[in-house]
Amino acid sequence: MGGTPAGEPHFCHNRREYTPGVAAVSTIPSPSPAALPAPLSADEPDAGVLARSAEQTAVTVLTAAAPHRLADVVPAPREVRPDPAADWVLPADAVITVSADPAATAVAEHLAELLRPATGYPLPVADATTPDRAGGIALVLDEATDLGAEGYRLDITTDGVRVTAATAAGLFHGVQTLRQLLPATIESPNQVTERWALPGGTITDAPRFPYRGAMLDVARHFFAVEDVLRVIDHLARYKLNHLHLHLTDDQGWRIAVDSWPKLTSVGGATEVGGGPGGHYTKTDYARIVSYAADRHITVVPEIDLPGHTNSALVAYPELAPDKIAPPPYTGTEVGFSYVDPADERTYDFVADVLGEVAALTPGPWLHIGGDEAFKVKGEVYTGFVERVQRIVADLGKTVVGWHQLAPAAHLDGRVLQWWGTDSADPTTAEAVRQGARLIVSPGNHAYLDMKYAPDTPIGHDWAGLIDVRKAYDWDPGTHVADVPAEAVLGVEAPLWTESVTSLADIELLLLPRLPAIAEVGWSTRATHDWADFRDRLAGQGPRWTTAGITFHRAPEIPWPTTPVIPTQRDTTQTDTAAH
Ligand code: TNX
Repeated sequence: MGGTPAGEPHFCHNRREYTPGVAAVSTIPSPSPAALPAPLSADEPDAGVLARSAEQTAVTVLTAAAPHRLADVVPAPREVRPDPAADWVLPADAVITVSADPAATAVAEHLAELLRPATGYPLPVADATTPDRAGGIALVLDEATDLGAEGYRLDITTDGVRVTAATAAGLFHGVQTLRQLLPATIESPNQVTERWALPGGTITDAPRFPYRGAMLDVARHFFAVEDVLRVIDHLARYKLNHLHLHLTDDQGWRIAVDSWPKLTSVGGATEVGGGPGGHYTKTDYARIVSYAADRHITVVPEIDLPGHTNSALVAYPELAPDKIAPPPYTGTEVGFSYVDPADERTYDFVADVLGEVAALTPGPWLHIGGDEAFKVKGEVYTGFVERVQRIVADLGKTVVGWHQLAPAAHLDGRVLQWWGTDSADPTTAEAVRQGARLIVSPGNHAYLDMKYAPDTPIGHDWAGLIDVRKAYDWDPGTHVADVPAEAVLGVEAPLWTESVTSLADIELLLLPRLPAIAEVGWSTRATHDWADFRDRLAGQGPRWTTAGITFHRAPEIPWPTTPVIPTQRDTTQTDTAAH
């Protein structure tokens, strides 16, 4: 069944059209037939389920009895085949069975931890050679499937749920989808009496691009490890798989380097506005890396060179062109500082720093910045970058840098990060022709430090205002002139923090735009549809609220106003009256 009486409304953009108890068919997206082979339909409640529902209602009055539609997922899955006859309700005695594999078992434990607080169910995890969904949830690792490195298949039937994938990463993404298909109350940290209904059918899903990321600038303002872990949680929900940490800038150096200890003791003690700054010890950084890895997210550390280095120069004046320590910098200008490209000591510094950061970083990437080094020009700049690219390669890592790196000679595998706003740059296109791959972060679509609207209390507007639609309506595959989709590694949403001072600020700018960028990176073009996205995104609001996550209530999104945590109230009420 897809609709029940007293159902939580599907989040249609024209709320007046909502009819309680009837699936909001009119608001269902119209992706291409290939993307959604089986037509979605309004369906009749199953009598047995209704009876059980009524029984539960007698005990506790609930807000949500209808399962979400199978397509109510962000980012949009590749293929959705609803089976209204196959809805399933998670029982209190459900077991999570999983293929006997440590990484898969870790995903099963993660799922159990997501579901236990709100359900109050024990949800034991059991390894099995052949995981069985009967009455529970089975996570099946099957290398023979053609689901790719991150794809998954989710089957919801009257027998239970099965997630199949060739990798633990695929299982993890499938689990995130499963999570979104449960009632929003699943996000509650406290036990909720709820009917944990899931919509029947099959989702087959895989990402469009292999690299989907967000960047957090921890240099302009420093953020505690806990804040970073929370950002990682947000990434994981939306199937982003890279966290780029902008670890160094003029205003602060945030990562411990044993061979150059003053980088943090001196260079880390400042931030924009004059606050105390801070830095990550190697143990802190390892904690971030491992928390991310547990969520199939790779950390990309950035040491910004040769510019954006005032904090390093304060700590070690020998790196400065005039060998004089500049004053600490707590403003927000860019482009004034640089390490001396003519001094060999600078390359010792670079090799030591990158060597220690590489040793701490299991992922393949090392980001060397390269942006806004306005005072290091022409061949001096390209010569510096070429040496640093080589240092990165010798460390066994793949070099990533902002697209200003483009004029430097190509090095196998190198990746440029596009942050332009004009969608065309012949130098970048030429670098791509020579083999560079591109991470696309257009300043005017993906920069999460841009304001939503003129009255957004924090953020910039140099790249324009970015409302949710602007964050959503662009195509990384065609965005940069003369860069073919095959050269696009993926997308990234950078969050610069000149004006961002707290986790609440981070979340205000991240949500709800992060899911928009996530969808642009994950979902096939065939599913790209603003009206559909807007309605699916609206459904995320109650989840964030229930989880205690603050977000910007962007006016173009039809956020539901239904109370999220079930309270004693009349189930015949709907939230339509509020609109
Ligand atoms: C440009 S984007 C920068 C950063 C600023 C940001 C503010 C890039 C590579 N450099 O240094 O923080 O604008 O939006």
